[in-house]
Amino acid sequence: MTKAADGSTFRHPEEGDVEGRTARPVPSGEGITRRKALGTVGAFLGAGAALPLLAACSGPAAKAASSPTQKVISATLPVLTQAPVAAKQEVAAGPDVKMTVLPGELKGPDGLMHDAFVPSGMVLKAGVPATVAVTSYDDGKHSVTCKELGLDETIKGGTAAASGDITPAVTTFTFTPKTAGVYRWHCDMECDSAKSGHWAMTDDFDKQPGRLGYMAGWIVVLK
Ligand SMILES: [Cu+2]
Repeated sequence: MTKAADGSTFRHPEEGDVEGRTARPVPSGEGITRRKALGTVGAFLGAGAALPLLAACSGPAAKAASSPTQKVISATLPVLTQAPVAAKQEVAAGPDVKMTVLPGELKGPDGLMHDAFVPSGMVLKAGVPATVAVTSYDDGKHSVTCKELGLDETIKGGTAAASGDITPAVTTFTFTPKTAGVYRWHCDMECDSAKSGHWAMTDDFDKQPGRLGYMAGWIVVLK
């Protein structure tokens, strides 16, 4: 294990035990040259842990040719420890949800193309206001309806030009789910093609309206 400046430890690929490699001291200059020689970034990034190392090699630390490689690695440790913490804070603050309505562009198990919300699910936090923005490329209306959550928002349609092109419309609403749980929303407007019998709106899981992944989805409310 490598000891970092702040006292924590981590395992560096050069220390062995990762991909079966054996520990071997590598002068910093040699390490850079060899990795460049790999040719593709993809090949180099095959080992996920190598990414911070790449940053280190292009930073000032790499220029200290006399420094042992392990010191260069230690300088990247804050990146490794801070990234997960930042992601956690984002969730706790309450996510903004973005959805897109695609008209007749998602193929169903019946082989026909259907209207759909993509993505159709959202994860929220109880008691935390959530702003949802829905961009619709359909010229018809839809809705995001969930009686249990007191949610019934109309999603306005885009504007169709004579050419048939749609200028999308964005509907934004904010609501606060009160109680944790798994809820199901559906679109309450008549939509999807008549040819398919409005399939995307008809009964799906547990005999509830709307097809999951098309005109229905889950709303997961965390504690
Ligand atoms: Cu709909």
